[in-house]
Amino acid sequence: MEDEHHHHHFLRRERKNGSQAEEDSPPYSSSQAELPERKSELHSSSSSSHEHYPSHSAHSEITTSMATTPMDPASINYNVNVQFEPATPQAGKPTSISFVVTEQKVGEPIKQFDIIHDKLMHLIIVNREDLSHFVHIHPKLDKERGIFYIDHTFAKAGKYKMWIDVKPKEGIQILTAFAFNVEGQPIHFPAIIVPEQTNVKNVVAEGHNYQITLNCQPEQQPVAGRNVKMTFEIRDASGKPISNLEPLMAAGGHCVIIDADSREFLHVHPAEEIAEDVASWRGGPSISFLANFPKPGLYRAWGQFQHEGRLITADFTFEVHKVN
Ligand SMILES: [Cu+2]
Repeated sequence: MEDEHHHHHFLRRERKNGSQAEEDSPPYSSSQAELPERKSELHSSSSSSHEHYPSHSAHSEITTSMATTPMDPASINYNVNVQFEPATPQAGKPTSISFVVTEQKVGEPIKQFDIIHDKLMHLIIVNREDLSHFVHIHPKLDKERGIFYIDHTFAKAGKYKMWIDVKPKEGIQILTAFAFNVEGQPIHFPAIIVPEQTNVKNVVAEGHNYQITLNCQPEQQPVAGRNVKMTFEIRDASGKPISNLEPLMAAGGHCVIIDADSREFLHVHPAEEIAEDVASWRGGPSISFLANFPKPGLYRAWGQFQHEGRLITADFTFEVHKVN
């Protein structure tokens, strides 16, 4: 019943929808545009080019225009339609979020997608005022209808932003952003984002304590526009290095980086891919990621790892400096 209801909503929306999503931040920088999607040596991709701020609409829409290069004549404007149920998410109550991807502004929902990082769709959500409340979840695809859906309960009311990472089969990868509000109680009062005073912190994952260190090379303080190797080191509560990390999303770990304005979004791959037999891979204590920050400023990175079935999420806030 629920799926049927969603289906009709989407069809109706597609017919009457003529509005263009806003494009309120610059397109890919030249250095990023030169990188072929997902296949680059740097294993990083970044986009925050397209955003849409809904008011009280139950139906919201984002248009993602991918970077075009001379090598890519078949540039497609994908459309990602996001729907909340209830229309405005309420703190403390489950919200059903669904997504439909179409080509251009019209057309049938795309039903076939390629797997990226072991999943068909990645959904990252943060509070867009202070980068708190990080959520990294994976909506499920209803293959019959071409609708991705997931339920999520927002603990607090506030201003949020989500990034959707998905790749239509034989198409190009879409990374698109969408801002929205959560209402109700309690209200989240944003904190001021400040750089970390230390590069070591304690993280509790499902009742277990870990010590996580983040080191950046070649400089501990990254410089915009330069390749940066970010290495997380995972130790147990007593400081003993952990060497039996388990694969997470078919990799040794996962890292997302967002800037303080929640405009720049970097989904970075581990520096070393797991070559074979992902399931039996065990690694650590160090997992490295390669990043290239598009501009100076404050950023927060969330490293995610798996140990004995527990998901460890460690975030670090740091300054990216200008080139001297
Ligand atoms: Cu994911």
